[in-house]
Amino acid sequence: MSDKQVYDASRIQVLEGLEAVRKRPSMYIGSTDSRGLHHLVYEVVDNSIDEALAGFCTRIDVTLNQDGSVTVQDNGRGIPIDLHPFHKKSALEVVMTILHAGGKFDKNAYKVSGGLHGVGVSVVNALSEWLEVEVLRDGKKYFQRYSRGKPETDVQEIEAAETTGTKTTFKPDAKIFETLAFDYDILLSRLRELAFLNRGLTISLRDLRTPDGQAETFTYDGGIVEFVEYLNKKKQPLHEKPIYFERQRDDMIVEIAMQYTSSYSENVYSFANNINTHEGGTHIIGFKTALTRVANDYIKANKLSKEDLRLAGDDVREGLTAIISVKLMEPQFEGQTKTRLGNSDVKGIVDSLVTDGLAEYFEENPRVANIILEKALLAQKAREAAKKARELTRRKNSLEVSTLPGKLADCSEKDPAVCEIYVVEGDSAGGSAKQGRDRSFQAILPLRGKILNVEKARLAKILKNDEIVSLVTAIGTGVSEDCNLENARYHKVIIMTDADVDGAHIRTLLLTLFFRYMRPLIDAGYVYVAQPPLYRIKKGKAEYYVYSDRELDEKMKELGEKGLTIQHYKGLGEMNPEQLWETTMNPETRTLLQVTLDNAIRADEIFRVLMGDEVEPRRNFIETHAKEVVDLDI
Ligand code: 0RA
Repeated sequence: MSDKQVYDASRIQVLEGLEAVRKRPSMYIGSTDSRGLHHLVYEVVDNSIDEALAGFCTRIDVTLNQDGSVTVQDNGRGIPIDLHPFHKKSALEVVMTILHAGGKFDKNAYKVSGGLHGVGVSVVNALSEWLEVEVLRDGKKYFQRYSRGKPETDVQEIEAAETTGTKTTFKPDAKIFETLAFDYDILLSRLRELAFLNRGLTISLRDLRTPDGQAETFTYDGGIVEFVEYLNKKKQPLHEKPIYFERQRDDMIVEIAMQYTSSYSENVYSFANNINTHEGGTHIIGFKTALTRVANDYIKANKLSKEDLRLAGDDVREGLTAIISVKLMEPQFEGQTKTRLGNSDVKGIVDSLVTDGLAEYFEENPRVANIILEKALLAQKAREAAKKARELTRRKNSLEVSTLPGKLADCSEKDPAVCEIYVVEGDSAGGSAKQGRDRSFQAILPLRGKILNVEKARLAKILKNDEIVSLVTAIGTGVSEDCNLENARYHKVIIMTDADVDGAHIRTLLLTLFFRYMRPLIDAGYVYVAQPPLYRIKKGKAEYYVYSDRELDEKMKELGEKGLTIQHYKGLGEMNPEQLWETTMNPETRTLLQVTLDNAIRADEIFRVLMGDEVEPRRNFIETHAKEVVDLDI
């Protein structure tokens, strides 16, 4: 084969490469909804982070531009522009136009390569209406522009330059994405996280779409220690400074920061190469194993407990906030969402780091050690009590169906996959729902008033609350470590509350319960929020239901404002059974919002603000974010 043929063949491949990305974008970025859109930014930022991890970049600036494009600028070495020997064009063009070209010539230490990350900036290019890149390098500024992934020009030398770096600006393609609206808060929370995870790196976000141009800049010299302090900002720590360990072995860096608080929940987050490993993995296993062992050894050696009992892992992690961050050369990401770290050697390294580090810390800080372990022993007692309470609900449940809660109007169908349960605010709305439903597959559980705030109580107390016991028994999965998705009696759990502040509060209480104690329900996508209409418009004999104020305006314009009767629904109770069925319960006509959990840390923050002790931020939050909480795309 002559050189020319090789060249031609590779060109054809290039075209196919980016065409494939445009044909099946979800294969590369997961989805073309808001999540996929934000993923584009993360992809470009990741490349700059890699340059920072290699030690050559100290600052990354992200800008949301007025025209809907995004700019990511770094002060690294600049993407090489010299001729690529095989492709016979600028290395820059290769990186930008060839699928997976990134890994070819860059030997960065911790190239991210798992999950949806690391697909390469060429994917961003392919999915952008246009993309412009500027490289500062070797005293010059270079430039290239692309249209839907195809170069419009060769790489051009523009002018002299004194510094180095890479600046990429891209406009996501409206032909590909369902939405083009970047969410400042979503980006901010990920960029803040990246700044915590990469000690000393400065990351900024600026929004030029709004007149006031909000902006924030993060630099954390304390890294994940500051991350833990940030997460504990609204909690009461049991010791002053987070405990911190770090170890480097071969090409792997392990960092752990942990701090106990007086709360009852566990907030342990793990990362591998800056990716949140939601599904855990070997680093988390190593951490948990060592923590439980060190705690039990210390109790035994210091005779802190009279009885000869062993703490369970959950006991030792009650009230613990911790970040485990590992960076390694060839991460293996496994699991359904590719967020479980599989590298087997990581477990032992993390285990020995925690064993050595924590034993030493306890040795040097006996007073803190005592406080932490006293709390764990209390948690152990509470767990025993909760177990008894749980066994009661469970035994009732499995033995006789008649102990399903009396208030539950169950459905007749038995296959959980087609069954739905509406959890309804108030007895009167519950009554309408019972009359309006399709009883073959829809069950109704009315809740009286507010359920207990699970954020502020231990499990044993929570399981004494009648409303919660009814709910848990009806759903069938059990709670906490007993929560088993296979026992779910319905594959749709639909929260139906009034469209007011109280309704938002009850909805959040329920979501908090699911988030803290029945998480598999959320992860499986079984939890939904019903969307009752806000208004009914009548014109002559025709009736229309609208679900937002904006929709009301639009509809009124469309119908002409003369001779309309408008009914404002202040609560579900104002609808009769037929109306409730037609607007909110009939699968043919209703809209359900599925509750998804993109970001557990942001979710935790939101629930803490909503459910914590401070009343004022809570009230503000509910009022300004009531809609967002419904969406719960957090
Ligand atoms: C490979 C080699 C070199 C730089 C980069 C990659 C690089 C890539 C990106 C992507 C965004 N910002 C970036 N900054 C740098 C440099 C090799 C050298 O100069 O010797």
